[in-house]
Amino acid sequence: MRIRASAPAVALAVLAAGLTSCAQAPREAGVRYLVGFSQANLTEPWRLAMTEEVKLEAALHPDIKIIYADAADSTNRQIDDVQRLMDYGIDLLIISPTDSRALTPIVREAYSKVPVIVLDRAVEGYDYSLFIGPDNERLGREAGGVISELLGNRAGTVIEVQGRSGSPPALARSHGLREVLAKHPNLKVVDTIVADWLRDTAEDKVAARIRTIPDIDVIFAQNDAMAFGAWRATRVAGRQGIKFIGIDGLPGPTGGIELVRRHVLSATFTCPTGGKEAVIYALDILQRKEGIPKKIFLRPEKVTPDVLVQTQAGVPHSKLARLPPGRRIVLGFAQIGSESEWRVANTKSVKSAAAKAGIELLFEDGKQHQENQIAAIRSFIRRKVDVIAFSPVVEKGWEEVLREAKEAGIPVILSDRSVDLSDDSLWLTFMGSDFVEEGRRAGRWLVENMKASGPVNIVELVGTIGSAPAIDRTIGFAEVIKDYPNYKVIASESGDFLRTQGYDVMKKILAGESRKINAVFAHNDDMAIGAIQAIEEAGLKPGKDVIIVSIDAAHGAFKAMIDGKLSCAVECNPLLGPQLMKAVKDYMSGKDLPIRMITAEGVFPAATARQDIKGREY
Ligand code: GYE
Repeated sequence: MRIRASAPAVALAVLAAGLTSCAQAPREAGVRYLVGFSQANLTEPWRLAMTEEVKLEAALHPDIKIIYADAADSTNRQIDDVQRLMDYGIDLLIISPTDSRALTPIVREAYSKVPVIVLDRAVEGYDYSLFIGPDNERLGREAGGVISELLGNRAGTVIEVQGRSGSPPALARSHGLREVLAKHPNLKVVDTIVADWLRDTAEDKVAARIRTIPDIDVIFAQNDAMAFGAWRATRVAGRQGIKFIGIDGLPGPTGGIELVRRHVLSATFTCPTGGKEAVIYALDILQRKEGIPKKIFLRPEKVTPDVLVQTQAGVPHSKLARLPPGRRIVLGFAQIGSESEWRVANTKSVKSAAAKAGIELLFEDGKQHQENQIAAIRSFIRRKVDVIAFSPVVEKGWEEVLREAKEAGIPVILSDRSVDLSDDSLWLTFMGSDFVEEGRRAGRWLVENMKASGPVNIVELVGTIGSAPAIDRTIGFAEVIKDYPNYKVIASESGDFLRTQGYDVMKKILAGESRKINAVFAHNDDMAIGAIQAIEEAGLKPGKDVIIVSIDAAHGAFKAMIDGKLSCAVECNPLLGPQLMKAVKDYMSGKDLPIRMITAEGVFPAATARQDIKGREY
């Protein structure tokens, strides 16, 4: 393990005393929590900033001590670092992996003993307490948006300079960029250069490559360091007129902010490192606070010369809200309705968490109609609540009312479901599930447990048309079964998340479908339970003749699994109340909120339903 000079002296001293023997050294007085921070490297400016953030935040909490380990970008060294930190007896591990796949086993092992916070690059699977990172696909999309703004409708050639080959951020940023450029046929990525996040590598490779590319309009580099290197290469080659875009937006003399100020870069995007949040959440986890999400994605902010003119410190920041002293927070919540067991549990969670948090809750039930939710939001605006939260029944049709909330200076939190809006300044943060992953989990369970070689005809009972869970669960499920040609969705129809409609739709399909139905994928338990009734009325045995997988994993699903009628329930956690109240209080206390917070969820097969149901809250 290499200890860098930048680590605080106290940590160095602790290491010298402890790590050589790998024995658990005695804790100094006042140190309640010992946290290990395994950093991929301290060569990248962004990682230096991350480590500095960790140090500064930790300094604000005297009962926590951080031990730093720098893997110098070596995967093997990082594996050793984690092992030694564990041997030292840390209470929690923070790790920013060099290589996601290679570090997954050691992170899984550490997680079996202590909480683990993964920073920036996720490991495979979900064997960790919390992931904190940037939304890399979004950063790529934002860069694509700036390129299309810069070049307009004229033909444009783009070079992309990528970070470490195959790393999740490099892949995701590239995917986001291409997703946007695909909508602009006049813009073409004519070359891709891999420069491993490093400025000098970018300078050398771009210098070599531009000799063979006569017309270049934009060079997009996946971080500012590589963008600066590319810019230097073109300056030396005497190339004019090329625009440069980067990511990271760090302050300081060589940071992206300064490069934009000097018009070296046309734009960059802040890419919050998560260092500060990692320490804050580490304390929350160690103090067993409620409402800890599984993943949080931090909000990027675009930095261009005109944006710089508008901000004071040169670094754009979100408005800090303050609650007038002595007054309770007032939260307006516009719920969808009570269409399912999940929704009932969600409402109960929101109400009980508000009461526990001492937040005054104004609660309106939309009865499954968007116009009712819009009316409720307008009533909250009139009543001048501090924060509005709602679960959008469908993704579209919210722009007008959310603009009214923004003009009234009232932040809006999306709870459970998201909206389809180009202007994401109209909402503060989203908290809920990863519905695409839920669809994947349903598909994976089906193929891994049916192990069928012959045709598997599937009926898909879709949720509310146009709602985020219905759209994304279909996407995730299809993504998995596309690799198994014998698994085929032969009928797909909406049951609107309702048990009665799940029954009606299934009954109609059973009556009209001549092919054998082998499986049902239901977007929620309520429709699955309705379908079970229709399947039994058709003289078939649900769970045997027809394998059924549903999403939610509410109480009714466990009962159906124990009765042998439902085969698997993929969890979708409705208990968002504590997370929502924590976010509201954090925001009102002046903290920045992540742009997305994803809840922790599991998969429950019928085989273990009898014991899994014990102690469940919904
Ligand atoms: O799956 C369903 C509810 O938005 C995730 O809505 C929620 C879905 C849930 O009606 O039961």
